[in-house]
Amino acid sequence: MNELGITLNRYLWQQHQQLKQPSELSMLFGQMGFAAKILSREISRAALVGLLGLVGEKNATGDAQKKLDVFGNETVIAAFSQTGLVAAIASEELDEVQFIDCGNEAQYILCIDPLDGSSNTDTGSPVGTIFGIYRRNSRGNCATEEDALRQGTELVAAGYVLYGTSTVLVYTCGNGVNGFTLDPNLGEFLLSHANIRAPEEGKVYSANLSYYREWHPHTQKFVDHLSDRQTLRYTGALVADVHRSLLEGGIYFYPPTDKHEEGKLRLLYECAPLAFVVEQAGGSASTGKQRILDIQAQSIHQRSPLVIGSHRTVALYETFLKTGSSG
Ligand code: AHM
Ligand code: MG
Repeated sequence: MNELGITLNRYLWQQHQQLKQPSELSMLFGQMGFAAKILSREISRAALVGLLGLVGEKNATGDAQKKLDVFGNETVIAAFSQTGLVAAIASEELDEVQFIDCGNEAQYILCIDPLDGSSNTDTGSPVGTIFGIYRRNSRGNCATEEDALRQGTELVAAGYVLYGTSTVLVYTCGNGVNGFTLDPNLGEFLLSHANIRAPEEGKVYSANLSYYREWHPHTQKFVDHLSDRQTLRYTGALVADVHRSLLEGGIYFYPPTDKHEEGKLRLLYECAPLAFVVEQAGGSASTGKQRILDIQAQSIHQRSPLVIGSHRTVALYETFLKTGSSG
C-alpha cells in the first residue's frame, strides 16, 4: 500500500474509469460503505446507547428481532432512499420487498441481510452485513417482486461487511474480489486485501456440531472424516466464518436440520451473495447437491442448505453426500 492508501471511493472511481463500471454502481457501493460506517460505529458502542437486546418481536422469517437488526435495516433503507440508485430492497427484516422511490429510473435491486449473526450482538462477538445487487428487469414506474426473485448467476455485484476486530468490506463486481478495512479515525475504507484468492484447501471447518445427530448420515461421515484432519472454528456469524475461509482456506456448512428441513440460511441475501464472492475468489458454494448460484429463487425468504469455501473441500462434501465416503 502506498503512503496515502487507496480509499474505497478512489478505487470505485478507478473502476469506473478503467473498466467502464457504471457510475450508478460505484455510487451504490459508496452508499453501502456509508451505511457500513454507521453500523460499525453503532455496533461498537451499542452497549452505551441502548442498542443491545431484543425488540420483542419476530422478523419476517420468524427469528427474534434484535434492536440492532432493526437499526441495521433502517440504516440501509435510509442510505438508499431518494438516491435514485435502488428500485427495491429485499431484506431479512422486511416481510415483503420494499419499493423505493417509485417513479424514477433506478436500475438496481438490493437483497440484504443488514445484520447477520445478530445473536452475537450482546457479547461483543462478530456480526456482518451481506448484500447482493441485481439489475432491475421490469420497466415502468415501480419495480416488482419478480425483480428480486432471481438466480444467483444474474448477480451484478455482491459483498459483505464484517464487524469484527476490524470492520472489513469485501465485494466483487464479477472481476475479482477486494477487501477494504475501515480506518475509524479517518472514517475511510482503505484497500487492505487486494485480489483475494481462496486457498483450494484449508485446515478449518465451521458448522454447528450440536446438530450432528440431525444431519444426514453421509454428512455425519464427512464431519467424522474432517475432524480427524482439521480443526473446528464456529463463530455463529456466517460472515466471519466465510471471511476466514476466504483468506485462509476452509469450509462452512449449514445442512438441513429437524427444525430447518431446507437449511436455515436464506438464499437471496445470505447464500447467493456469499456464493458469488467466494466463486469469484476461486472457491465454491453448493447446497451439497447443486451450485448455489444456479438456484432460481421462488420466494423472498427462501432457505437453502449451504456448503461454502475452499473448492476441494466443498467438492469433497458433495462426494460424501452422494456416496457416504471420500469416493
Ligand atoms: P441471522 O441472519 O438471523 O443472524 O441467522 C444467520 C446465522 C449465521 O450467521 C450463523 O452462521 C447461523 O445463523 C447460526 O445459526 P445456529 O445458531 O443455528 O448455529
Ligand atoms: Mg443472516
